[in-house]
Amino acid sequence: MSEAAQTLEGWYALHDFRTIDWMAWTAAEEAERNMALDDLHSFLKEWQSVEDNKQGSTAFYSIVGQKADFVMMHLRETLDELNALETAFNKSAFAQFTIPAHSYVSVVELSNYMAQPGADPMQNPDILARLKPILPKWNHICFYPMNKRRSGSDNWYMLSMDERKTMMRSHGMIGRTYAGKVKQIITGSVGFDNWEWGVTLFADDALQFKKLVYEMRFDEVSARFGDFGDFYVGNRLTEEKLAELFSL
Ligand code: 76R
Repeated sequence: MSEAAQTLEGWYALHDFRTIDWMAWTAAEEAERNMALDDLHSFLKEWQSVEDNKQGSTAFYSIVGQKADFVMMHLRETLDELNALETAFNKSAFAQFTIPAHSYVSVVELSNYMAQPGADPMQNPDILARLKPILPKWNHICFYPMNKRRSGSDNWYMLSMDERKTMMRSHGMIGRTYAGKVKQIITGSVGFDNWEWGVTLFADDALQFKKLVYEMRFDEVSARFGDFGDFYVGNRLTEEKLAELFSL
C-alpha cells in the first residue's frame, strides 16, 4: 500500500448556493421585502462579529450564470455550528425568498507534501493562520470540486509518496507565481461530500482564475490526475451591490 499523505485540518466549510425567487420577491409588499432585508443585514452583522472574534469567517458573493444567484461560504470551528447557522438562516424571512441551488461540505486542509521535515507544523503561526483563514474581501470568487483520478495507469492513490511529492512541488511552484493575485483555499471533502476536494479561489481580477486554472491543466498533476466538477464564479456583494441586487 502507498503511504497516505498526512493532512492538517482547520475550520469546517459550508458553501451554500441559493437562487432568488424573483417571482415571490417582485410580488411581495414593500414592508415584507424590507423585513426580509433587515433579516439578511442582521445575519451579515452577526457573521461579521464571528469573524472579528476569529471564530470563523463568511464570504458573500453573487454568482454569474444560471447555476445559482449567490453563495454564502461559511467557515466555522465545528459541523454543529455550520448546521446551526444554516438552520437559523433557513428560518429567516429572507430565506423564504431563496431556493437552495447547491451546497458543499468540507474542511480546510493542508497536506504534508511540501512540509519541512522534522518541523512541527502546529507550532508554525503561518500554518495555523492558513487552517483558520479569514476569507479575503477580494472582488471575485471561483469555486469548483475536484478528484484525483483512479483509473488504469493514472491512479493517483497507487503512486509512491515520492512520485506524488515531486508532482505536488511542481503544482505548488505554479501556484506561487500567482501570489498576491489569487488566494486559494483547499478544503478536503473525502467522507463529507461527493468530490475529494473543494477549490475556492479569490481574485480582484477574475481573469486570473482562467489563467491559473489553464496553466495548471498543463502541469502533470492536473493534466493526468485532475477530474473536475461544476465551476461557479461570482462577484463580491458589498452593501451597495446588495441594495442594487434587491431593489425593484
Ligand atoms: O500548501 C501549499 O501552499 C503547498 C503547496 C500546495 C499544495 C500541497 C498547493 C499550492 N496546493 C496544494 C495542494 Mn493547490 N490548487 C489546486 C487547484 O485547477 C486545478 O488544476 C487544480 C485546482 C488550484 C487552482 C490550486 C492552486 N492543491 C492541493 C490539493 C490537495 C492535493 C492532495 O493532497 O493530493 C489540491 C486538490 C489542489 C488543487 N495550489 C497551491 C494552488 C495555488 C495558487 C498554490 C500556491 C499557494 C501559495 O504558495 O500561496
